Amino acid sequence: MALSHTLIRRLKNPELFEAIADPAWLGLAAGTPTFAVVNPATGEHLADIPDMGVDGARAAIDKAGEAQAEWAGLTARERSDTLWRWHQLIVRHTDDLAAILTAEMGKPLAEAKSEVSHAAAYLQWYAEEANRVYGETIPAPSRDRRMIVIKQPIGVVGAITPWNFPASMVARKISPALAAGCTVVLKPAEQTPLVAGAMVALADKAGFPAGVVNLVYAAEGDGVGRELCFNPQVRKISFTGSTEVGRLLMRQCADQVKKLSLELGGNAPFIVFDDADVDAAVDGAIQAKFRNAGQTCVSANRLYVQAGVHDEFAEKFTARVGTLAVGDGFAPDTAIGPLIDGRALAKIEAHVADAVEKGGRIRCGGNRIAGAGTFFAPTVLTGISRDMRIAQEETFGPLAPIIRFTDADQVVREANDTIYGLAAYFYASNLSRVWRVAEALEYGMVGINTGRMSSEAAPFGGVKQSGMGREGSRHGLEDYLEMKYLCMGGI
Ligand code: TXE
Repeated sequence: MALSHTLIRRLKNPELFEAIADPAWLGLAAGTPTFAVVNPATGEHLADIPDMGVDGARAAIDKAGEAQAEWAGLTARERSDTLWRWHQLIVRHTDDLAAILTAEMGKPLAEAKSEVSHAAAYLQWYAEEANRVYGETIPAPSRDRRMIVIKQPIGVVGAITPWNFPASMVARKISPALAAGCTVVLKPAEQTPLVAGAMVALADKAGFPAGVVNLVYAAEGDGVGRELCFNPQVRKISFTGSTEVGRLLMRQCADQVKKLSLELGGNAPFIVFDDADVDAAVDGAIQAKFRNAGQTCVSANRLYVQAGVHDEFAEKFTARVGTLAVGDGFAPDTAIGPLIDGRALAKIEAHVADAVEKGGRIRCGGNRIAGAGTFFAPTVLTGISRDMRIAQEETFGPLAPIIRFTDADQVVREANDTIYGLAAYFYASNLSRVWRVAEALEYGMVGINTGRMSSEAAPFGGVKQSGMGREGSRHGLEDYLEMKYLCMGGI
């Protein structure tokens, strides 16, 4: 089945993308079972996508395995040039990719465009980085020996991506793998397969050899996930998603000691100290909390505000939250789109109900918005205590709990008291406090006087149960390379 007419009408170059739901484009027989993709803002049916399932995954892995030696055997420059062509196509077709993204995921169109640009930035970064896979020469302990380290691609990579950043996660996983000389089997989230399909259509146009980039659409992650873990041709899995599925993948990969990169859930603290610039902290908190309707793994989940600035912050922040327009991502003034699905809506409702029952106070929002879409009003809660679910779990929605604190050392201990360790933020001006707090926070990434820190140039990833490995920067490339030590004697 083709894409819906309303989606096609939004595209400037529909001819490039209208085949992405077509079984023939994927080499499948007509009549392959399908699953539906819907717009969460309207409930509109966007496409029926072939469910390629375990057989599709197996076929894709075989193709990737066959293409691996050829791709790894190209020069770094040749791989880099192909990545660069893909980058340019994504830049050229940003508007169409963003429209597809907003239609299937709901985020405001401006945010979707910025996400596609971020995706393109990863391709650019790794097109450049492909040329800088250096080895090492080690001074040998005896004169008749030479010792060197070379870097080689790991091999076939399975990439499993989530729905919250369905374009940039594809680029963030695939581009370093391809730059390293790995081939890829990509399984996008079932809620958002279309923008991934559109990006792969552009990869085909960029001229990757057959079998280098393989797409597997699936109605659920379990079967394909098992195949990627248990098929010995796959040498590494890169996953972004829930901690629960991350743990499962680790267990499944244990038998083959398969390499894994995991970017899992978070429970980010956002701390505002008495010496902070309160207006800047309000700006940062709005960004860190409400971008993508709070559906980001680095979303500020717990707002700790010191007593001296608590009331001023709570008042200014609540006033700003009240101005955030909720609606369809295609409406020009929308700041908060829908949640991804009814399950996400129910989780937020449960967090609010639990907090209110335990004494929390709703300062604004607090309710779902009636209608066809999965909308939740941006919400601020005060009077939060540690026994509430919102203080312990990742909400993944537009809900900001403000927690008053007095003791600066105690707040850092509390901020660290979680199984997660992805992102943390704090606002302060005293320099010695800035250093001490930055070093004491047990997180992979710390934003200091800023609510936004993702960049293709920086290592993104977490500690503790937020995962392992880093994406972005030169470190992201290392995760797709094996190190081989060569020792030559008798010289
Ligand atoms: O995640 P899942 P869900 C967190 C966030 C959210 C919660 C649940 O807290 O509320 O997870 O979201 C694939 N083997 N994050 O249910 O199920 C699935 O098809 C292999 C944080 O959407 O982990 C999709 O492609 N794969 C996060 C991907 O995993 C499996 C982003 C993510 O889905 C699988 C998303 C299996 N058994 C959710 N089961 C972040 N770190 O940004 C599912 N999948």
